[in-house]
Amino acid sequence: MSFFQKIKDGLKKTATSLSRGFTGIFTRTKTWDDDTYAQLKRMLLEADFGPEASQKIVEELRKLYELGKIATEADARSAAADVLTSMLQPAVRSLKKVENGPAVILFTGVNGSGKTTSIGKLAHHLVGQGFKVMLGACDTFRAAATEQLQLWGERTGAAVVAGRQGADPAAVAFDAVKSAVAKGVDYLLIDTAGRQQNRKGLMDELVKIRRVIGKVIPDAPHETILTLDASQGMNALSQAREFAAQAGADALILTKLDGTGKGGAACAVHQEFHLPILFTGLGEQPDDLQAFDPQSYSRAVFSCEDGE
Ligand SMILES: Nc1nc2c(ncn2[C@@H]2O[C@H](COP(=O)(O)OP(=O)(O)OP(=O)(O)O)[C@@H](O)[C@H]2O)c(=O)[nH]1
Ligand SMILES: [Mg+2]
Repeated sequence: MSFFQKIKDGLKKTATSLSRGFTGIFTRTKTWDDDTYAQLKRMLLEADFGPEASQKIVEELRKLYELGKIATEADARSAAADVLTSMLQPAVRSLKKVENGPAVILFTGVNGSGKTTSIGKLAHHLVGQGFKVMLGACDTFRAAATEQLQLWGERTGAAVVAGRQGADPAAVAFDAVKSAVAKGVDYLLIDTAGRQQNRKGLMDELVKIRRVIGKVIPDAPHETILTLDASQGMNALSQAREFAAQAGADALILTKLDGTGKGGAACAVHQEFHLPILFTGLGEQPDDLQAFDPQSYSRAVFSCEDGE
């Protein structure tokens, strides 16, 4: 399946409701007026584009309509996709690579947001590119968390460093970084807990993990990636704020874009955190992770043909 087809499939639910909205406007409305623009905005807000992006898209559609440049539904969808693409262009960046030593990538995020699964998929992606990958199982809070990561290790061929349930996560991180250095690993992906007995305990734990990693490699972690569940739409933002503020974040992975009607979240997320989106999660299988591409994303969400 092509790159574009895959994201298009994933975003089908969002794309269908937006497409239906545009069709409705073009069949019911002879001349666009304030009411039409309000309808457009409502439709975008419902897909969780967030207020800023929704406003920008509506303004641009209005401008083009008044210039006579929007005659058909396809014109409108394509214009909306163009605005979105340019808004999301600054959100593009690739994963950091470190010369001579492991790139240490720390994953944080609300429980269930997709940290462990994203690590598994990213390991698959990196192993496929010929990199040597190791996983650090620092979610020692739940026994099942380590098992889940070990399964991904088996699936992808990445080595896993783990501790016993209830072990100090920072101690596991320390061992993992030491081992990654000793074994000449290219990428060390570190999983963390999304939940603890209490919130403060969790944030303190993340800070401690960072500090301990930095003791082994001074400029590590090289990336702290916050995972966000796109199917939670705007809710994901408020939930993730504390993680970004307390544990720090350099970049985002937007998970569960498949099967959600809230596929506009990429935009809201980028506006909120001002962080690059490295990858999008489009399912639970090893191959279901894509580098974020604003044009494919925008054209898929507005049901346009592949823009290439
Ligand atoms: N459809 C879909 N499901 C996903 C995606 N990413 C993760 N999931 C599923 O979401 C659920 C939670 O994912 P995890 O990776 O376990 O989330 P987590 O952040 O590690 O959760 P905790 O360890 O509890 O903090 C699992 O059932 C995953 O299979 C995705 O991109 N698409
Ligand atoms: Mg997990």
